[in-house]
This record gives sequence, structure tokens and C-alpha cells, in this order.
Amino acid sequence: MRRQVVIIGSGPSGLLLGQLLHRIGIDALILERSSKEHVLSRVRAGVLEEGTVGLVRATGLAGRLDAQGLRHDGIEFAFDGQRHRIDLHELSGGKRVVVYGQTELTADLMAGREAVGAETVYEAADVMPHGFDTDTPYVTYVHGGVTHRVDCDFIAGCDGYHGISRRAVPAGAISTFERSYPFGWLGLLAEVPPVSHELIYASHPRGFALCSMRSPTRSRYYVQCDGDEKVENWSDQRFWDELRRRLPADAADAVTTGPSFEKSIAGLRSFVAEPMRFGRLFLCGDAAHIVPPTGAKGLNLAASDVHYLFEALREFYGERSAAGLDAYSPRALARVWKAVRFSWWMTLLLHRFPDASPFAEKLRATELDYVTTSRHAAAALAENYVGLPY
Ligand code: RFL
Ligand code: PHB
Repeated sequence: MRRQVVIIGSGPSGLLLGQLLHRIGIDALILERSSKEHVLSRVRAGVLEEGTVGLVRATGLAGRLDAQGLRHDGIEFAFDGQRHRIDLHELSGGKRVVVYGQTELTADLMAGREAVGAETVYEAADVMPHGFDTDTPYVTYVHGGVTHRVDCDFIAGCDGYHGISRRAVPAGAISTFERSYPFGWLGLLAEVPPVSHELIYASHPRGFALCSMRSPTRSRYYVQCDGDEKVENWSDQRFWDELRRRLPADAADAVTTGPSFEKSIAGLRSFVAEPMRFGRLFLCGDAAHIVPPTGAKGLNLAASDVHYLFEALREFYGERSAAGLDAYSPRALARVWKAVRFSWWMTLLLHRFPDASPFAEKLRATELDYVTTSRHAAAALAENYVGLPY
């Protein structure tokens, strides 16, 4: 079998890239390790930058996103019993974010792919990229007990942090930079109206809490928990009690509780692999970098990587120029590191660190005060939160 591009992974980065390539007549096969149902069951991101929304529109599949996505002009920070609004729209010169679940976006992109008959192999086992340091790369995989080989021009490694693409690169060719944080986020999804029409990022002596949403009737909440915490230890009642304790009284009183239909714990880490290109293998999204979710940047970085890679492939096939491909890694990494910095900063600002010195706590309180009282500091936050330009 021969394809122009093989995409490993059917998360948002693989699906976005596949659809954009399809629209300009470039033939791409997606190989996904899991089943379609499993991919669609993962509850993850919720905040989309305008650039991400623009990319989804370019796939022609933004109908539901445009109709149901919630446009947000601001966020709130809550601490010391008070709520402070940050006017993202005004401070960023007219930009905003859109709240729309990653699960819904994935479903839209998968449906669009199926509608045009573009092929995805689900439950592809032992996927392995080969020969990417030559002009004749290929990918092997096992499906239904049969080993297949696909020859191609390029391989896009869109297979997330635990994928094979990054691990297929010889250790000496890659540098990694990492920081883990000594806590996790326990997330809960429930069919109840959100506590407020905007997101609330709350910093409290008991730990961080986040009030987010998926729709006017569906809420997504998170509380900071210990890194080794088990989800079985958290009844819904315990979660709601803990969430309310960490919010200012007026917000706590406005929380509508109800049975959860999803609860999970995610660890927090920052990770970057450099470079993001190895010959004819290109890493995209979580395969190359991870950010803690505090800045709502993971999915948006996957989208900006896709933007750079798509433009480079378009240029290659359209004009036979490799300039975009050569620039891919430095371009993508420049934006990645800015989002890594912002996500790290938001994480430090809002979480309780178990080993924080009294001095560090004083500085953290001062920074919260500064960012909610200085227009310049708030504008820097807003510029990053709505998304830096591509
Ligand atoms: P994904 O989504 O991990 O998809 C990778 C796909 O590759 C498949 N795969 C393989 N396929 C074939 N062979 C192999 N060997 C394979 N190994 C893996 C996997 O099954 C999977 O289908 O990566 P992608 O596409 O790069 O997308 C990245 C985003 O999913 C991620 O960055 C975001 O979810 C992060 N994130 C957030 N990002 C935001 O922009 N805004 C947010 O508000 C936000 N909130 C979050 C988040 C992530 C969270 N968790 C769970 C870590 C909130 C949370 C709690
Ligand atoms: C979410 O809605 O899942 C969400 C929102 C904002 C974040 C992280 C996650 O910073």
C-alpha cells in the first residue's frame, strides 16, 4: 500500500491534519491504536483559542462548534473570598475563547472524515515508523492478525505522549526537558448548570479549584488533589463539599450539585522534546510536548503544530519547496515554549505547593494581587490565555 502521508494517532492533532490534507487532495491514512469508542470516551480539554477555531473552520467541519460553542470574553480568579474578573476581550484587543469539549470536536472531525470516505484504521497494533531518515519511509502495523506495510512520503507522529513516534527516534537525536508537579487534578462532569457563565480559577489554602463547563446544562469541575490520590476515594458528595470549600461564599452557594457521569485524575507535568522533526517524521501535539492544564493550552498547541505542518506540506506538494518543512520544528517550538512558560506560570500562581516556604507563599499572594490589580499584568495574562499569534 502507498499513501502520501501516514498519520499515527487519531486524537485532535491527527484528525485535524488528516482533514486539512484531504481538503487539498493530499492522501493521508490514519492509524489509531485504540477503538473509535475509546477515543470518543476521553474527557479532556474545553477551551479553544480563536486560532484553533479558525483551523476547525478550515476543515469545513465547524458547523456544530459555531452553533454550540460558548464564546467567553473573560475569566475569573478567586482568592481570599473575593472574585476578580479578567476581561480577556478588552485586554487582548478584541479576542475571546470558545468553550467546546474536545470530545465533541473529536466526534465532529471523525464524522467528517467518515463522510468523505477517508480511511482510519482503528485498533492498529504494533504501529512502527521506519526509514524516516531516508527518502523512502514506511510504517508497519498489525490489524486483524495480519501485518501491513504502508510506504509514504512523510509520517506525522500525532500519537500523544505515550505514543510510539517519539520513542522510535534514536535517543541521541532528541533532547527532552521536563518538570512534574507534586499534585494532580481530580475532574468531574455532571449534567448540572455551571456555577457562573464564565470560568472561575480559584486559589485557596486547601488547593486549587476550577469551575468550567461544556454547555449551559453541563458542568466540568476540577479540584487539586495529591499526586497519588485514587479516584475511588472520592464520592460525589466529597467532591462537591471540597469544591465548595475552595470557592468564595457567593460562588459556593451557587453550585448546583448532581450525580457525576465521569470522574478521573490527571497528573500535571511540563515536557518538551526537541527537535520536532527527524528527517521525514514530524511530531505534532502531545507527542512532542505536554503542558499542565492550568493554562488550557494542550489542545491549542496541538492545533498550532498542525497549522505549521499543514502549511509546510501544502508548500511541498504545491510548489515542491521544502522551506516550510525545514522551518517546521523551530517555528512550532518557539510557540510551544511560550505556552509552556505560560502554563507553568499559571500553575505556580494558582496551586498550593506542599513544600512551599512562607516566602514563596508571600510572593504567590503578591503575584495574585498584582495580576488582578495591574492592567499591564492582566493584559499579559489575557494575551497568552486567548492565544499568541501563529
Ligand atoms: P491525543 O489526544 O493524546 O491523541 C493521540 C492519539 O494517538 C493514539 N496512539 C496511538 N495510535 C497508534 N499507535 C500508537 N502506538 C499510539 N499511541 C497512541 C492514542 O490512542 C490517541 O488517540 O494527542 P493530540 O492529538 O496531540 O491532542 C492533544 C490533546 O488531547 C491534549 O493536549 C489536551 O487534551 C490537553 N488538555 C487541554 N488542552 C487545551 O487546549 N485546553 C484545555 O482546556 C485542556 N484541558 C487537557 C485539559 C488535558 C487533560 N488531561 C486529561 C491530561 C484537561 C485535562 C484534565
Ligand atoms: C476544561 O473545561 O476541561 C478546562 C478548562 C480550562 C482549563 C483546563 C480545563 O484551564
